[in-house]
Amino acid sequence: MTPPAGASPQHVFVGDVQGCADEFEELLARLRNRFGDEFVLHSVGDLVNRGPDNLRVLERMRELVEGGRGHHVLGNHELGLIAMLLGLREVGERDTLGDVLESAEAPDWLDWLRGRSVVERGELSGQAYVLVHASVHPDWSVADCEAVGARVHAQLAQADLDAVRRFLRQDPVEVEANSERDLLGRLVSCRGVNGAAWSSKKPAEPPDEPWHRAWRRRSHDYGVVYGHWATAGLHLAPGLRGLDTGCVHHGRGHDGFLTAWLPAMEGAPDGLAPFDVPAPVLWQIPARRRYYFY
Ligand SMILES: [Mn+2]
Repeated sequence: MTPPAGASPQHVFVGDVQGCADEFEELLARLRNRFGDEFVLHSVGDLVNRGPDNLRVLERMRELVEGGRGHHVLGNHELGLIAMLLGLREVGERDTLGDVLESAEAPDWLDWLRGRSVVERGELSGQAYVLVHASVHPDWSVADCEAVGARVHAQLAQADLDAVRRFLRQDPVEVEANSERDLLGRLVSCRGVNGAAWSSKKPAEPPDEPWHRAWRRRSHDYGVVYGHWATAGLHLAPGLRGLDTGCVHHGRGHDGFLTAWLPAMEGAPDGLAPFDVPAPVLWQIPARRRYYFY
């Protein structure tokens, strides 16, 4: 069914795809079937790695972005791919990025990826939100998130590739807090916080805690849509939409899905706002097979 002309397009937020192109294309086919071209897809990042078909996923996403119907923020795995394309990092035994690295278009993919944002700000039914791969600082306002994203983006997107190499080569553990390299780590890798400190590790016990628990205590007026934390699974809480349900991790102790959130575009019929709970419309595409065995 195609909605009548003039209606708002359906915004769709998809969790970590990680090279699971079959499931991603199944989602896109279902969306086309339901909405025609009247949808806008937002990816939380980690489109690539661990799964089998990275290039095909990137191509689908890029078509949407170039058609004005796609938004994609960088995840840690895109950053890893950028580092490999820049010759800064070896391909690890669990990396499956050969299809991109060996492509004749690899330099073009490097430029495209460097041009993506790390934070995107948007609005749903009048409520501001940010799209980010892993986390935002619990104290940040929506304007802070946007400003930090712009600072980090400027480092990644600069024309001088040696300057980009110098930026990425900095040790994220050693760098000064709130430097662009530290902020990049928080945006694409963080899971736990302890006051102002952050870590990519799952928080052990208090005062270590999930970043979003500290964020929620501030009663922010904006929403956060994120991914990155497959072992925590789907996370729906007021203001929060954590969408990584580990499609690529299917069979490693749980059933994997690709999850998409389709918020009500004109306010839900029961008066709920987009980031209230319960409310979400979720589409889940089951993983077709087990992808890796570590
Ligand atoms: Mn990630």
